[in-house]
Amino acid sequence: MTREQLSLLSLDPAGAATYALAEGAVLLRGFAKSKEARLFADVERVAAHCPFRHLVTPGGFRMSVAMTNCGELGWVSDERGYRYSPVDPQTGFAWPAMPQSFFDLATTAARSAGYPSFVPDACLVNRYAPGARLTLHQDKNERDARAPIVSVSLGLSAVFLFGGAARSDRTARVPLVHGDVVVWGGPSRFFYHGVLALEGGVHPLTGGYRINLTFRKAV
Ligand code: MD3
Ligand code: FE
Repeated sequence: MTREQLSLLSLDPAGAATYALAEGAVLLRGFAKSKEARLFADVERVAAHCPFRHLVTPGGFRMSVAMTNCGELGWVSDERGYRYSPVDPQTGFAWPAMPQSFFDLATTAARSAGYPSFVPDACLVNRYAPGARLTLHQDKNERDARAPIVSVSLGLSAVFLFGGAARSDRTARVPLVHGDVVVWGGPSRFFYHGVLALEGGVHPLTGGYRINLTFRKAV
């Protein structure tokens, strides 16, 4: 990745680097690494209650990324549209509570990026198998535009694509690797973004997958 895309904000004595990816977007490289075992065990616990599934877009396309949720609200999509729901439409039950490990990581990351009062009420869990991708989109189903989104990457690396406020803005490519946490606030909160098709591989923690957690304040 080029120097123009990543500008170093700070480097702590342990070597943890913080970069500005865009206006208001802070990459905390490796921030989640020391918590990986607990986080992944909790992903599996969430998925045991509400299994990963391929949602259908309002346009009728099956998403290549498999998803589940935890927290008070979960993001869902079907032919009727996108929305946050307090129940899993597949099971009719409430989503599992947000694991403490998730909540602690998201709030600690948000605090270090300048959002001390971030309290997520929804966590979307995305699972990428080789070939899975996310086309360029904006996240705008959340009510509070001041709250950031915190994203956590585990397992296989992916190339993240981010543009600007308009779909036609030029996009930059940034590899997101195991343990990376990004806090998307300020203007970047509504920037177009996506993920290129995942390459194959094997990760010691997640096997053939990339897992991404996105923490949101939905209401
Ligand atoms: C920038 N997820 O779930 S994480 C999503 O890797 C989503 O699974 C991707 O985009 C993934 O909506 C990207 C990084 C991310 C998440 C939310 C954002 C970047 C964002 C919201 C606004 C701007
Ligand atoms: Fe998104």
